[in-house]
Amino acid sequence: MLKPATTDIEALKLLDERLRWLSAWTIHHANHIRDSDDGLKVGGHQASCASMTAIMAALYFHALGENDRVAVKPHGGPILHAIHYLLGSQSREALENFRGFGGAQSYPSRTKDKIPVDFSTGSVGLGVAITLFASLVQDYLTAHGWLEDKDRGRFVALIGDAELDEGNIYEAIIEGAKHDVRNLWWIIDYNRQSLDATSADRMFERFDEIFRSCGWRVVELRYGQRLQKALGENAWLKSWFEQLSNAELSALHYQGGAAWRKRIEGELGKKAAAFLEAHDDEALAKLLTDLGGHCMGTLVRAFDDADDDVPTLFIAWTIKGFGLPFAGHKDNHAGLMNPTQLAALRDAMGVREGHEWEPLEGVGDNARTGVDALLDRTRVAREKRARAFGSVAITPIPAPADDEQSTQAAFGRILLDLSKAGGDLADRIVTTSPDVTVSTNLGAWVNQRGLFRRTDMPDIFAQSKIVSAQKWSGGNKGQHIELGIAESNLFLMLAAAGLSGDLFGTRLFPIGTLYDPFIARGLDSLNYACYQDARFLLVATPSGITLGPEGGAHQSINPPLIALGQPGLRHYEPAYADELAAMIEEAFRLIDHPAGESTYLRLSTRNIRQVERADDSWREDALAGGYWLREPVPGSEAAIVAMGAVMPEALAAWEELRGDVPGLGLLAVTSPDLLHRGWTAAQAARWQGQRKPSHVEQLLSRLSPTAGLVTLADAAPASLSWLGGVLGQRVAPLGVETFGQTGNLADLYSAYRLDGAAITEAVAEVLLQNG
Ligand SMILES: Cc1ncc(C[n+]2csc(CCOP(=O)(O)OP(=O)(O)O)c2C)c(N)n1
Ligand SMILES: [Mg+2]
Repeated sequence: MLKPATTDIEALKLLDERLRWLSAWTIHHANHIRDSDDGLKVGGHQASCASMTAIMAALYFHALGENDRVAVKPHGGPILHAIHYLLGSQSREALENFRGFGGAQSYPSRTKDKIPVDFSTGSVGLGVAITLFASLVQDYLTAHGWLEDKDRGRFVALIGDAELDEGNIYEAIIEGAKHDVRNLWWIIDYNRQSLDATSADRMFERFDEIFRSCGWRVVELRYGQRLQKALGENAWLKSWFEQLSNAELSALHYQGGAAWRKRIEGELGKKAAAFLEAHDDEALAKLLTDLGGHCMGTLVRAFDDADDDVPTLFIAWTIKGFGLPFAGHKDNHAGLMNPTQLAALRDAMGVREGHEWEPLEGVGDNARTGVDALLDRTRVAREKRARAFGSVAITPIPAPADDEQSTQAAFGRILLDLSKAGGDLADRIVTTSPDVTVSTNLGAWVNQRGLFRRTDMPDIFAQSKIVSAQKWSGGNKGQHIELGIAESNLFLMLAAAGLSGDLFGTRLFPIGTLYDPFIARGLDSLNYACYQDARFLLVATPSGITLGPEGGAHQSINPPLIALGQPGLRHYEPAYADELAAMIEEAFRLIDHPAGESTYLRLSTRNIRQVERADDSWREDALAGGYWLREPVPGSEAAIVAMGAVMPEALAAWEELRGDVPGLGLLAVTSPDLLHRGWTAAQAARWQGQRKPSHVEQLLSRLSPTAGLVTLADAAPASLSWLGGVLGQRVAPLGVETFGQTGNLADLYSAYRLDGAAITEAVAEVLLQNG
């Protein structure tokens, strides 16, 4: 293999220094130099950056190929900005405005940063794991003929060592082992410090074992070349050095050469005399801080050697705050250099005062050519890639015709029909589920389209002629990615597949299914997917106490409230199959539209009689969040407002009460989320002189201003009770506020007040209050 020339190593070292300086300076500028009018601390993580500049220099200016994608640990964000600054793809203005409005973001952000960011990071652990799912998506696209070999790359995660405490990492590598993932480099900045202090010693070798048992190669970069040599020549020093705890090591790194000397003298006495004699304090400190993650030669060699596709974990030993005055100090996580310390660093790095922003300040004339050559050669994308939208024709989705059906069954039917009809859209759908494929009604789709596996997986039961409704064979043309039960993985899978247009230029239509209550298990990953504007369809079913005999552990209550507060995710909750078909069609459109978003469908297993429709006039309103299923008489004093699976109770109550309550209306809410957004957007627009009322205002203004609304949902009542705030109408909210339990529907609806009697009482209550 071609080894890089020595001059490259020297140039890389200079770039490492530039990154250390520019990241420290960017943070310093934001905290100490930029005007602050609100008195808020700006913050930033100089120590976390200094820890990883050598790793990132070696990676970006040497090892990365043009198709490689990187998730940078959140607190290393300023280094990524510095890299793009050196490459000419980040502006000084954005750096001067680091952590300011419109400036470079604190943590790398795909959507908000102007430089190309492959994966957003921030919530530790998630940026690591998404690279694994992105690699799986790459294999999926290749297998399906959408990605040529020359466009394939490697997925790199730059990881803080404390991130290894996040369980989602292990869930991901277990899933990855099942799918034989490859082309992954996970590089740990092993500075043995977290946010609060130094990290525990004992887990270290265990991490190693865990990764190896999941099929990873583990490469430990403990020592730099000089220290390696010194320890090789002095076995006594090596054994002494290696028994130091994380805390002891960090403290010594902080205290410096004299402290090392005293400690070694005290503990090793005569044995160490000659060695100590040969090193003054400065040389001693320099030698003993020569850890693998700071040694360019070690890093370059390790990256060059890992030239196959085996998933590889690099454990690069580093010192948090390397080269800064608080290096190794346990409290340095959010530490900021004061102006005097910064000035000392500036002088030490050969940066002239007033020239701090000059990209190659401090690099001597002789070295410039080498550095420039490396910058020119760097194959990292320098421009933000255009997002790939609008490439797929969304065909109409017909609704299944049965007189009685559940939304969950209708979902399965719609996918089956799509699969049989074929076409571009159907071919681009990729489904995924954490071990609830069959019980969420994806089974028929999987029978048609098969499981995705890079190598063929026969259906042993079918081959053995054992009768089963479910085919379970896999191959590289399969369109269902079966996951183990780990909901966080589901959302990371959806995030990666939902970014396939951005990462690979080919849009997929990812559909993930899970039980509604278990959204909560993967919530941060779901938020993470939305934060990056990944596009997918999430189908959560079954939901609510309508699940009956399954009991309280499976009956979801609050997901509509979660959805109400979740940007980037549109909640739809259909009652009928034709609404569902319209919503799925809309969800596909939103996946492939630049201004779109992801969709969350909350479905149910309850079989309900479908309504007769005179025409399609309900459709547009249903997609906007709600429609009058039974029109009120204008100025009516009351309406029932219901959502989803409890619609039969609402309809029955409406039938029963319409004689006594003239003009009573029945509003079917299909998306509290959309209604609420429309309402607040209309208010904001009014301030700008636009007068158009929102959809919910239009719907509710059909009633009297003093009308009473009885809201009904198999969910937390707050999902709908806010509707009273729109026009100031009175509300009697019905819904589920305590944990569910087993029972039949009649018993449960009665106990939780979702039945006709409860609706009648509530209508009486709001009418009485009016009188
Ligand atoms: C899910 C989550 N929990 C907590 C935090 C707050 N936090 C930010 S960094 C950090 C620890 C950083 O340690 P490490 O990963 O070792 O990074 P280093 O700065 O040492 O490189 C914590 C707890 C977070 N960002 N995300
Ligand atoms: Mg750390």
